[in-house]
Amino acid sequence: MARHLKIAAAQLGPLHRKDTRVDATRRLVALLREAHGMGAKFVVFPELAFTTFFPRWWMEDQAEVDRNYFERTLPSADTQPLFDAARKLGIGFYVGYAELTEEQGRPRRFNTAVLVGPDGTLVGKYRKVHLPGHAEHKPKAAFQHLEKKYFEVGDLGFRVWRFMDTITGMLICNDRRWPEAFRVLALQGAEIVALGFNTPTENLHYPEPPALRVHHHLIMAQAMAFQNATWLIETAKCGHEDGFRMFGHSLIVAPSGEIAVKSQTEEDEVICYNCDIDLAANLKKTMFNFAAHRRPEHYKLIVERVGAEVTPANEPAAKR
Ligand code: ING
Repeated sequence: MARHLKIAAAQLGPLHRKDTRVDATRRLVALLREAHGMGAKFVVFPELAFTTFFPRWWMEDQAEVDRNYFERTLPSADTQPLFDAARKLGIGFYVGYAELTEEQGRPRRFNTAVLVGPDGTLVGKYRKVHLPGHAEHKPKAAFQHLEKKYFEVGDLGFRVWRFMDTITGMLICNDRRWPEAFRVLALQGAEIVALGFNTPTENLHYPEPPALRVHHHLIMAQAMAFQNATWLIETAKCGHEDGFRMFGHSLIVAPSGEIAVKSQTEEDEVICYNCDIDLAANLKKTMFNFAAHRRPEHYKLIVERVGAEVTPANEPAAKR
């Protein structure tokens, strides 16, 4: 009997600035209960699931930002009910939050996600590596995207954990636009990748048809799951937060690259699928047998070069 794990994406509708962590936690617990009712054993919540997507705002009072949007401990009194409910129901979960901690004698701030086992123990932590947007104020822009201002680049790398009889890895939002991130997880044997996201419907830099942004989201998810032969659960926080729209389209993608189930709304919504974890075994032995087919000796530029540089083979200075 192939290994199965019933997994749910617990999508969260808008959290406004006026919403508190207690409001958010109450809704997350309701989603957890609904997922439990569907038989889910592993629930993936969104990125920054306890507050509004605050990087859309330019704020200069760091103490106020820390108080309103960062977690000094997880769980805290406000978020404890989520951890209690999950342990009582025997459900493992992924949840994203803004982490404030003291390391090397100074405050550190990360866009973080944790993996919590069905017994309530902290299994793993991931700090977002690919921070999109900008660090300086763009007063003329319709909204800000200040992840480079509020967070440091994650320093824990891309890791996987033995989790509920599977090998599970974590990513966050913009990571899904960088194939290297998934490949590093797959090279460590990832069978499941959990990813929470908050993706604005509007493009900050130039007019872009909103449908195109969703198209990108859908093709990336299917390609990454297939090319790395992993199950991929992507969970949105979405809807209009203080008027600023983010799209939903939470989804569970099979290692075949097929979307198994997708959300229909931009509100609190649970989708669930009974994932055959061994479905990928054949793919990993044949088409995506990394050991048999990959040729890292030709991939050096991927690690050595950051930005693109034009270096044609038919020009004297060309560097291979
Ligand atoms: N959000 C967006 C994302 O990567 C973005 C930011 C959207 C960057 C579209 C570039 C293009 O989905 C987060 N939180 O990363």
